[in-house]
Amino acid sequence: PQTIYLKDYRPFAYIVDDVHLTFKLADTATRVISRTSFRPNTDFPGEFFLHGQDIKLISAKVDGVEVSPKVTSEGLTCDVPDKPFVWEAEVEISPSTNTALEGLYMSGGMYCTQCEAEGFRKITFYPDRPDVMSVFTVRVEGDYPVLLSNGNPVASGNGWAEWHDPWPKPAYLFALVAGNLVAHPSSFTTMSGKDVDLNIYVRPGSDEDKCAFGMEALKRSMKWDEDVYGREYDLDIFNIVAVDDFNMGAMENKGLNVFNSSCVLASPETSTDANFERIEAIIAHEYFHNWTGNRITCRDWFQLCLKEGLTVFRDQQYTGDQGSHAVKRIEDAITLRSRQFREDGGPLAHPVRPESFIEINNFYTITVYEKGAEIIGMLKRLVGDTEYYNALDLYFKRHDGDAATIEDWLQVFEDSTGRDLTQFKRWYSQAGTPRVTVTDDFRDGSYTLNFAQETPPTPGQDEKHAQVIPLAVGLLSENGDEVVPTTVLEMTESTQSFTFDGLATKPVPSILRDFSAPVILQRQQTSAERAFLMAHDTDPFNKWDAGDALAMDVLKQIVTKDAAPDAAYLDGVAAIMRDDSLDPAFRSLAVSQPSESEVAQALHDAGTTPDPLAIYHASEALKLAVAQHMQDILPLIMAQYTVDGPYSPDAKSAGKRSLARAALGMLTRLDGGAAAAKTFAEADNMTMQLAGLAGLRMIGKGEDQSQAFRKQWRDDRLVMDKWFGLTVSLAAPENAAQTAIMMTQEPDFDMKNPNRFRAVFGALAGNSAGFHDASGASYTLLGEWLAKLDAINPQTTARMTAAFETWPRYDADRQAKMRAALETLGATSGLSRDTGEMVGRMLG
Ligand code: B3K
Ligand code: ZN
Repeated sequence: PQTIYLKDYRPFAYIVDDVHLTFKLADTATRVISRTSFRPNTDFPGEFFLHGQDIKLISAKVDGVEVSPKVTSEGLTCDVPDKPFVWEAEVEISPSTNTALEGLYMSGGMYCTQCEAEGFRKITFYPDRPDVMSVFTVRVEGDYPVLLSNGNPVASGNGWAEWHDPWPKPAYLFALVAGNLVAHPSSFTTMSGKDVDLNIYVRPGSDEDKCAFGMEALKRSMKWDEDVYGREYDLDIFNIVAVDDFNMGAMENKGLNVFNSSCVLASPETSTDANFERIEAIIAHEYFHNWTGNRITCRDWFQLCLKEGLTVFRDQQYTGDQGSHAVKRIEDAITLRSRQFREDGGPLAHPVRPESFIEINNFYTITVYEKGAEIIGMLKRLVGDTEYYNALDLYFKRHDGDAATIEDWLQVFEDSTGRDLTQFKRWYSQAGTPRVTVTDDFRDGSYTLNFAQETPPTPGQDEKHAQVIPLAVGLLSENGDEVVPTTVLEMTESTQSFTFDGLATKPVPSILRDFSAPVILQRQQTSAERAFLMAHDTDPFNKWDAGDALAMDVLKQIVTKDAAPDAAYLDGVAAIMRDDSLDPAFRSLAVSQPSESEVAQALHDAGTTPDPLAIYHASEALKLAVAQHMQDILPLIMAQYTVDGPYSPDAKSAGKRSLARAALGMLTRLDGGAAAAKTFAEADNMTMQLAGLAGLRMIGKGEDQSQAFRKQWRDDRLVMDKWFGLTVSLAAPENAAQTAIMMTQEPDFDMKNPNRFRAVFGALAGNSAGFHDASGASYTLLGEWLAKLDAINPQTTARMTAAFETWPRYDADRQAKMRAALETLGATSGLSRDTGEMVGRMLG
């Protein structure tokens, strides 16, 4: 397979003025008729090449005259005149056999599309690249009550509908949906007074009652983008469709967002608090793409972070505004540190803007998305809020309608703030997580912080250069008063010192407040110092982080020295648990522990080979010790934070439930499951029902409840995904593989449905001790199922291979077994380009 390089970018040799598409829908033989106006791009003359894959060309014409293009497996070339001309083609495709879920496919009886990144070429011959933008007019013919495409509806009749999208767009934003669907309608009046029709489309039946929350979230997002970024919606209609079979969360097609059902449908009985929060964030994210992604798109796929990093940053801001910024920042940091740092430290590490790829779908990663968002956050911190929003105004003004680059983005900031961002740009090109080491010094009232930064080598990048690191720092006095409020130190050198004068006594530093940069902070700190910050830091992120670091120390001590849990930690968490003045959501995060995978990473970073089973036992031991240490208050907290009255998913109620659930988890380790069984039996919402069930499963009980749950929810596929997932993720380590096998034998296991496949095998990979069971059974099992899935759905398969990316962390035996599973997968005949690339990168 061919590797594509950023340095080879060249504009397309033709410009597309408009495109007309007609779809005659039929399950195995849909006809797509296209009429496209091209004119030569005189600045960049070249071959007339149209992408096309797995499509049958029926006929083609240039200016009305039949032609015979040269067709290959990637597309076609054709002789065309050296002046504007009209290209016409009729092709045939088979949506019902399209199990890759890319292009036009069928899900639960409806037609839908997924074109990003390069799926449009499976629909018709076209320059399927994001820098070719055009105005689309679409006619859909099919015997369905609902026929949708992008833009505004033009006309419709029995069995047909026409749509026109006035905004030029790249093909990856094209969408079509057809089916027997029902709308949950509403409307929104924009800031300039235009009325927009809003719809969430679902299949008739129980889903109809699960649209209300998503609709309100959409309206909140539309309003927020007006209030905070001054961005107004630009069509008469905005449609969302829920689809059961979907490779990812959702897709921002212009005016017609397509969602994985799990990311839009919600009800108190069937969705957890975490589901509600995620649904709201994804609806916001896709909506925000209308400006950051659609109105301004990417020149080429290497610039993916231009739209994704910025849009994630915007959805994070939005979620913070809906609830608590501190809590959201902690949640985002947990995600970044547990998953992005892991990617950045392993064989799949790549820059936020990669420089080459074989299959672009493999680069929709946590690095591009979440580290991409961190870069925006650092930029905002460095230039300040006012300058940030000024720069964004200029970005929208200057680049509206463009297919832009990271250079364009940074230029906007340079022009509007006068800053030189040459060094800052390294965040986009350099992979790996910088380590920042700190020492300090106090003399004659002057306090100095000495920093050193170093980024370890990553694949293809042996040498690293110093990056610009915003370090938000505050200083506390011994009694916990803040003597120097948060100040952003701008580190640009490999080693750099900053001095604070006029201090009476040596202060306690609080460094990297609000997680001001995606780096690993390394410093010598006693448990007493950590406990002090846990108790006194005025920065909520660092207050949480001090506890997290302390818990990590304790876990490492238990694993490596079989030490007893440190009293400073136990007293510290108990104090937070008891402190009613703190936000319950914050408290529940503060009493949680680093994940087993994070502990493994930390041990590996410190030069110790992690033993997953020992980490599992240490983690269980610490949870038990914490529970015992505060056993007197657990029932009280559960009672105090039980939310009465009808369920509401708002951040405040969810925060209370989250603290009650944390207390329940602890209590379950002490009472043999009595409280969990009671919670399960009495719950009137999924959050608490699942918390009860999870508690029981965690201590190896709850078989009856599990069966009752299954029976109660057997007709609800989204709840059943939770059941599949929970069963595997809470299986005892030695039973994990066997449990996953049993799940695949359940009658409602369907490997073609990505949600169901992920529920089982994502959970297996996430059951750290179970996945890394010394027998290697889970490695083999996952490898075998991925080989089977690859023939059906390469994209989902390739994504899930990342479960193996941690192989270099482990002992020789596990390494050999993980590599063997990858090698067997890699040797599968007919392996997709997607999976082949991932396996190749992991094996090095
Ligand atoms: N842009 C899509 C992701 C497309 C993934 C293609 N493999 C959803 C999003 O980021 O909003
Ligand atoms: Zn996105």
